[in-house]
Amino acid sequence: MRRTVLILNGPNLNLLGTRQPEIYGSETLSDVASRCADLAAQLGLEARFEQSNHEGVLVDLIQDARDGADAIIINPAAYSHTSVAILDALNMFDGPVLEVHISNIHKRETFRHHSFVSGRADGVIAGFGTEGYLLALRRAASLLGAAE
Ligand code: DHK
Repeated sequence: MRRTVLILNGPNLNLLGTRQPEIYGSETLSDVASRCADLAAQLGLEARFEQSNHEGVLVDLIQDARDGADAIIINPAAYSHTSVAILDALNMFDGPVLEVHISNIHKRETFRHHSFVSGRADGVIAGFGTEGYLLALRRAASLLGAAE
């Protein structure tokens, strides 16, 4: 059976492509979703791609993933720096968790340097642009032992 990877995106990432392209690039979130779907298929994985601007919705999706997904890739966006609720939800998930930031948060304002999610993540990718999602998918495949 195909393993499922939930790819979760936090607030303001729905505006990817038009939002500060000098920082986040010109690709839209649906471009990223379709690149992830293509790579997931090559890797023998099923990718489920979600975005919400609401912390509680992200918590619900993470809770649901306990039964519905084998790994989580998450770009918590601004909630990286504020959300104990998302960290707590991820701590109840047993599979691999990979954290992605499109920009290099360590090169930006000090308040972006700390991520609560990194306290749970098995790996963190920052500053690789939207390619970070694809790198995280490859890592999820190897952690899940899926066929390349
Ligand atoms: C996205 C955001 O929306 C910011 O709030 C984070 C992250 C960085 C990113 O680089 O993908 O600080």
